[in-house]
Amino acid sequence: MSATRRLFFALEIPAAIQQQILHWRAQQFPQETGRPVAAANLHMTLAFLGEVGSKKQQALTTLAGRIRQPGFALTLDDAGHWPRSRVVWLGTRRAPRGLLQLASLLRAQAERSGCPQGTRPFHPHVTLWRHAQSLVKLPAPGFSWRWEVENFALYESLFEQGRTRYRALERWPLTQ
Ligand code: 3AM
Repeated sequence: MSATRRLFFALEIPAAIQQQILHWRAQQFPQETGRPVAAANLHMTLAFLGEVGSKKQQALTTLAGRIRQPGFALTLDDAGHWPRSRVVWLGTRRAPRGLLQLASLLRAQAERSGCPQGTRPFHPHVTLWRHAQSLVKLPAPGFSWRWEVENFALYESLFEQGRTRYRALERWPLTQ
């Protein structure tokens, strides 16, 4: 059997915003909130693909490369806690149409290529903490990070020396 990789499509967060989020998180949450996600690992998942062999990866990247849609502005101005998955996240109060369209297309392509997408609706979020405590006091509203999303990426999830690391393998521009 050939080797597989753990893959997902996601939006990158600009490095400067990753740093600002890290700074804000340290001010807003106590350390015991959970396991903090490293700055470089902050991302917004669009479609989780799971363990994928090279043939399926090729099929998925060919389809991704055919996507034609313009970029969009994304604002992170919401936060939440999912106690069941023990995740604390940043999100957006108003998901741009382009974001929903892109995720929907990638998820449909993934499903058709043999990567089941489950039944839960897409909830755009950036995971801030994993293994969160059962009670988390969320920051007061008023925070906001906004940027122009100009591309999306295929990421590989690696587990090295006891740590998870995400690596962008390929990027596609959002242009019509
Ligand atoms: O950090 P977020 O929530 O964006 O939770 C995993 C992470 O998402 C998610 O894929 C992203 C990269 O690892 N993930 C992991 N296993 C998953 C699964 N079986 C999954 N999403 C859906 N189904």
